[in-house]
Amino acid sequence: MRKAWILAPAALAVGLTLVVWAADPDKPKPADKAAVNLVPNGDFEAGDVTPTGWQTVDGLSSFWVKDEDPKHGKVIKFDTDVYQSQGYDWWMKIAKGASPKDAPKKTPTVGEKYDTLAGNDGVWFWSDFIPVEKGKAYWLTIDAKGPAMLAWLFGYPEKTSADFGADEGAFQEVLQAKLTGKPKDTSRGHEMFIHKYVWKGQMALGGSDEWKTYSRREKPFRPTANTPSVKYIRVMILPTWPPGVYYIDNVRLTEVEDKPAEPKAEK
Ligand SMILES: [Ca+2]
Repeated sequence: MRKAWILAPAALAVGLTLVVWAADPDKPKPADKAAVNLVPNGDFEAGDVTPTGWQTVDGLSSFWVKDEDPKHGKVIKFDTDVYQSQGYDWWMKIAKGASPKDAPKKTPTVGEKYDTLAGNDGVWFWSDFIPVEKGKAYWLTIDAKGPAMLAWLFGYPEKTSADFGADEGAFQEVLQAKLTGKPKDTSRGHEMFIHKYVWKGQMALGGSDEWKTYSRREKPFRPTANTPSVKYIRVMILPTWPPGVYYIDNVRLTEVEDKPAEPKAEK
């Protein structure tokens, strides 16, 4: 286990310097294979135009593709080298029901690329709500290929909207302004977007041109250790900087059979 500093423009933009528990690639123990994966369709094999159990891909910055390695079957591919403005224009349409099949052709990017999704929002990709149990600890394991990125777990007391970008504040503010025709209200007293999660945890993954499996084995997630109201979690994958192509597959969340949870073990 090692700690890594991740300095992404997206993180800097919100004043965050992230110290993350970097997941060293490691081989899951044989027992893990038998453990029940709580993430529905974590291997991305099921679906029609987009994998079930997850937000829709957009066909511009996120794609549901067949991997060249037959062992992986279908995987998610991200491209963060897309202009933020083009991403947002298309995401507005996706949020209103457009099909990823009708995605616009990517506008080639030039220059320093701070105006791409890589330099701003990143390409967030959310799972649906997954029930978790009070007092339990969980391992998150994800296969990745491409530059380093982050995975997040967000904990919720109840199921809320799983619509496209539902808990993405920056996107929602622009979307609501577009839907209502009113500019974003920044006057005093205006209620800013309030996300619905009460707990979050993160894991770094990726950083190799080849598929590797990442987990936070020595530090399992304990969503209810300090936030006992959490009943559901959502997985969110977040490739950001550098602008480029990232892949994920086999997102697994499994219950850890271990000693009782230590309080304050989770941030
Ligand atoms: Ca797969």
